[in-house]
Amino acid sequence: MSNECKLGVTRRDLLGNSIKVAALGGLANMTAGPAVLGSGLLAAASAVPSSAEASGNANVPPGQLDEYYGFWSGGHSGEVRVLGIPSMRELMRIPVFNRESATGWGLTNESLKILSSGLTPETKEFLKKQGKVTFDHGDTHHPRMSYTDGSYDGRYVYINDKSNTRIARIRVDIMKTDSVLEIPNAHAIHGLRLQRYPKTGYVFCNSEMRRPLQNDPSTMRDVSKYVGIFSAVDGETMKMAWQVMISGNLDNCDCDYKGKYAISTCYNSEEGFTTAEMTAAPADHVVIFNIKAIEEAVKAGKAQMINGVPVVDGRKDAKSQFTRYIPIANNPHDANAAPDGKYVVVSGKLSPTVYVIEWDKVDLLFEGKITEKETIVANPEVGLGPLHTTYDGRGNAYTSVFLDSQIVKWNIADAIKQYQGDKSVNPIRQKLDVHYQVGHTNASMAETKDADGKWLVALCKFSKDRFLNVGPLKPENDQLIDISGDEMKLVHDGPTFPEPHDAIIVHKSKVNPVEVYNKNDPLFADLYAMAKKDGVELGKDSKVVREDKSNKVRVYMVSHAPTFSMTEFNVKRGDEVTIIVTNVDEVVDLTHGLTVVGHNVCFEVGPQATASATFKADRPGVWYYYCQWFCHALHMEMQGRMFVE
Ligand code: CUK
Ligand code: CUA
Ligand code: CA
Repeated sequence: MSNECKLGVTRRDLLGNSIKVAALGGLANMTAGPAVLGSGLLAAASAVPSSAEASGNANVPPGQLDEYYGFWSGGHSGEVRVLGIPSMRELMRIPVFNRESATGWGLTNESLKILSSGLTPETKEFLKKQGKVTFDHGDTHHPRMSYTDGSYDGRYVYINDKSNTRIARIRVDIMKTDSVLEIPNAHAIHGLRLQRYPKTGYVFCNSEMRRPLQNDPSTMRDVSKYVGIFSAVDGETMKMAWQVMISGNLDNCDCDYKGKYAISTCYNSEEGFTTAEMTAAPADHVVIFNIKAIEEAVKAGKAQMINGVPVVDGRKDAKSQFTRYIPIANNPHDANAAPDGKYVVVSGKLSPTVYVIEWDKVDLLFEGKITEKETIVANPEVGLGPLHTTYDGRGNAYTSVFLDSQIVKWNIADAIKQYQGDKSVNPIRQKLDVHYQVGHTNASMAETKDADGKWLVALCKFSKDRFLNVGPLKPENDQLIDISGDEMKLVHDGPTFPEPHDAIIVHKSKVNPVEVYNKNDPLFADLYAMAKKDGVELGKDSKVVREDKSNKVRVYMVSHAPTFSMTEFNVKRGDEVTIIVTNVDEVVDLTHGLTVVGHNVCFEVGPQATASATFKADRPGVWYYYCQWFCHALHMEMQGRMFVE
């Protein structure tokens, strides 16, 4: 692909002149390919797009907006990141399970409440003994946006924490985490997907590890007591709905577009504990969950209550209507429902093939009319180490192939024909090298009915030589691929901090965050209630309130660029001090912060927001506090003194 444009348009002509730029929309298709994007200058000089919406052009000039949001897992950084697609610019980081210094996530009272309230009593007790109210880290893998009838509805993004067996919910309107839930009876939540129909609805999540439900020294070595657990959480209330005991373990999951079935992959049907044991059998399986049958059993009181959760037995021996086990060769990894609503593809991992299962055949399976194997309608060979599959909405699937370091495009209908015995068709359309060892791949809107086949990301596990050397720890490499044409084209390399496993690409029309907080947001309700008790009007009054002769002191102040309403206050050594700051600025983008020098206090206060942090005053003397957000020409002057007597 040439990056020379023959129209004689100079970079100067194009930049800074939006009318002309818009008129040059026809140039959009001239640019593509890595050479163009290797240099911003070249890209601009050769062909500037009318906008990023012109397909095949990943160059989004300064001041122009992306067409898509990307919601990226931050892996063991514990966070979620928001990217603009196709520019791959990182727009925001949303702290979830981690501690975050910029925003004070995990330091403020409000965030600590969110991080701690959904933990089980047993975990709370354990953490208390460590001097903590919650965990300090998380391991996120699968961010997913809530659905209404198979389309993104822009309400929430949910994500798992493998390391501490939790899930979290992010409010898309403010791009903040608003709820965290530890999943009882489970051990390491890995796969997470959302009910698509009629809406979310359930958050489906997999316990990857197996353990006894009653986990103590009397049972811990008795492997006959170990179980795998599949969970459904009510995504509205963030409370447990039900669980299913299963045979084997669970890796990834997905569900259909009709609200009937969920599906989970299992790589350890052997129920082993070593790599050798877990790969011993020639085949593992996927488990299909019959949602209606499970709901009816729970409703009829037929479930066992275990740690407050109704649990049904879907293990193989139970021969229930809750589950079916479909054999899949050797350690499959993901199951990905196709946007046509008809198929779900299971990637083989240790088998070089993927399995296409037809949802309608699953109906017949539960009715006893066909065998497990007959639900499989295709099994194309894609390459070594297939992990994840995504779609373009035009009948093609794209499978990430780890060992071959490729994205493999194949046609579903042709794969079915081939499986039916037609040797003349080859479902493979193209194999594109990626760099290197790709894990997840996802295409724009691919997990919805609105799959639009424009962009695809390949989240590569190794970047090796693709970037300047930054020492032994290398970034991952998230690659953007243009899939709008017949051929896939690699257009961008994006280094990322460890470790995005998965990402979704959501059209901007589905995402509508607010610009300024609503001060009546439930996020601040506790603070308003506390202030009322203290006779303080938040956002108006500045006051130091001492609770009845106790050592509990609350310091209420207002931030209004470029001042705090209180430039000094007094507390006594030994006081438990809570500082509450209300930002009364209404201007878009006018965030303040509060940092108290030497006290581990630092937090964000967005426009119209209120936030608080609590600490023990135990360092006599004068301690300054300041606003850490450059909010005004006199931002440096936005400070005050705390006197500890
Ligand atoms: S998993 Cu990481 S590459 Cu957690 Cu979805 Cu496949
Ligand atoms: Cu407020 Cu800086
Ligand atoms: Ca296995």
